[in-house]
Amino acid sequence: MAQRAFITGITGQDGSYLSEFLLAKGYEVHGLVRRSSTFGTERIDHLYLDPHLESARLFLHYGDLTDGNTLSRLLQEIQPTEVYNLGAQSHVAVSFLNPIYTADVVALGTLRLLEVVRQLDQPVRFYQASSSEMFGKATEVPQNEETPFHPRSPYAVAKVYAFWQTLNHREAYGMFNCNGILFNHESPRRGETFVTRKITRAVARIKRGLQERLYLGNLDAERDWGFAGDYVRAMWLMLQQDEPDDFVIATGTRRSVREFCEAAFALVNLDWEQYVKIDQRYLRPAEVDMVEGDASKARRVLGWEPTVAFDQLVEMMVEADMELAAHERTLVDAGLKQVEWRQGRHD
Ligand code: NAP
Ligand code: F7E
Repeated sequence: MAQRAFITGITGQDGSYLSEFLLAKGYEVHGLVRRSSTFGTERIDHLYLDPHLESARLFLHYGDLTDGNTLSRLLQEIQPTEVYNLGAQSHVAVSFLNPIYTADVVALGTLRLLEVVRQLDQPVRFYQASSSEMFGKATEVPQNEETPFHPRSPYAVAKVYAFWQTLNHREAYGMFNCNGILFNHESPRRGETFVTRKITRAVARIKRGLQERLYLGNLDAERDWGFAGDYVRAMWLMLQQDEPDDFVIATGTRRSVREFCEAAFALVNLDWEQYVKIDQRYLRPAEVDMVEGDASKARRVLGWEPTVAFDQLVEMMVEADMELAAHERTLVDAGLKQVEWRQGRHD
């Protein structure tokens, strides 16, 4: 039978890499998109608008994780063989500002989707985008599948709920459900308000004379940063196993936000300390000081390995943003765009 995937969050960073990956494997791919006043499909336009290649097997459907009726109608129509639940209000800082909406999308949205999948006629394999944020104030380093959760934000609390619903539906109804507990993963397609992309965008814009400073919050926070393209492969691998299970996906190395700045500015021969300033606005009410993952179970069972190291990741992101900034510079020089000295709406 032809493999047919349904992806929530298809317009996001991971959704775009996963779509590419599944289309290359011959899947028919269906994605949930939210209606908005602008298109919002930039990350998948190269797939959707390609007249020859992938577009014939890529289908987009309007819907929302807060709308269970539409999810039910869509899944009844599509009859997917695999469901990847990547949709989320995924910004931790924003979750402190919009906690109930975050819970509705991330926690209840997952439950809505699980209930729809449970009622489909044919068996479906289900992937839940769980997060290292669930470890939060972690009791051990590195964290693995046995490490207790101690979430530190409304986002992380909602992800813990979704994790347990996914697992409970597996145990209660025999569903093929997997939690991928993914540590931070980045790319040139990373949203511009996450710290890595905020830094690489700023590095490139400063180098091209489009920005003066970079305002950040906690420079001491440490993260285990990998490449998104590697991490979507792990999602798929989980659903190809004989038995459903939960897996930590991480590189096993951690760096601070300060170290990320140092590495990114150094690539364009700038001293980060001259440009980075602290703005209290970016400090969070509760912080995850440090996470580092132990992905040995994924290595052993899935045969999964990360292929992009920290330095390569930073370089890949800075290079892509240097190109973007060159284009922006051309528009500014032609009088078609104004300079946003403070990264304006992107900070
Ligand atoms: P992202 O770039 O922020 O993408 C989030 C996606 O969710 C977007 O397609 C967004 O649509 C969609 N979405 C938001 N609200 C929705 C709603 N109410 N109904 C349906 N869809 C909605 O996130 P990502 O980095 O690709 O991450 C993918 C998933 O993995 C998320 O669940 C995230 O929480 C989780 N995760 C991410 C990381 C990481 O480091 N990237 C690590 C662990 C777990 P719009 O384009 O319309 O906004
Ligand atoms: O912050 C610090 C901030 O927003 C990383 C999401 O994909 O990964 C992501 O969540 C660290 C934090 O990612 C700024 O305080 C300093 O300690 O890039 P971030 P996150 O919070 O780790 C997890 C695994 C997910 O699941 C989430 O969906 O950087 N930081 N200054 C800053 N962070 C931001 N955003 N902006 C700053 O100016």
